[in-house]
Amino acid sequence: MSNRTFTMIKPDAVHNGHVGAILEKITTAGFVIRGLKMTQISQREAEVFYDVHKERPFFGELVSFMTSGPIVAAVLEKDNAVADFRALIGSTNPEEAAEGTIRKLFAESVGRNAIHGSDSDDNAKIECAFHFSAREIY
Ligand code: D4T
Repeated sequence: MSNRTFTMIKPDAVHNGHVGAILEKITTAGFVIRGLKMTQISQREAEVFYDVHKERPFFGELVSFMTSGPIVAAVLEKDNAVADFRALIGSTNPEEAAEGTIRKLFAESVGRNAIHGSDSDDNAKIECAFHFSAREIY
């Protein structure tokens, strides 16, 4: 069990003005922000980040959505960070997400679902390193 996870507030939630409210939910749930940046990812970066989905029918739409505007990336710390954060954000499809979860509150659809959370400790490490250099994590 690792105590770090990686998140991205996705372009829909940034565009809709939900960054402050989402960060508030995250810190209220006990996560400490160790790294934070607003950035826009390139097509190549999105393709690499979502490489696991490259054969899926929604891959093109996913890459075009993730590069459509700025995102807010963060490194978060808490005991049991990966599992607890997945619980906080809720199911991939906001219609199936539990009440009070970030996706239930802020996501528009399964494709425009407001936020990403790492799905394993290994991926959390890879994703933190993908977006942050060592000196950007405090
Ligand atoms: P991420 O990786 O963004 O945190 O999402 P999840 O871990 O909850 O879900 P995922 O990997 O299965 O999907 C990655 C990404 O693809 C979009 N998506 C997913 C989509 O546009 N249509 C779909 O049918 C699915 C399943 C949403 C998240």
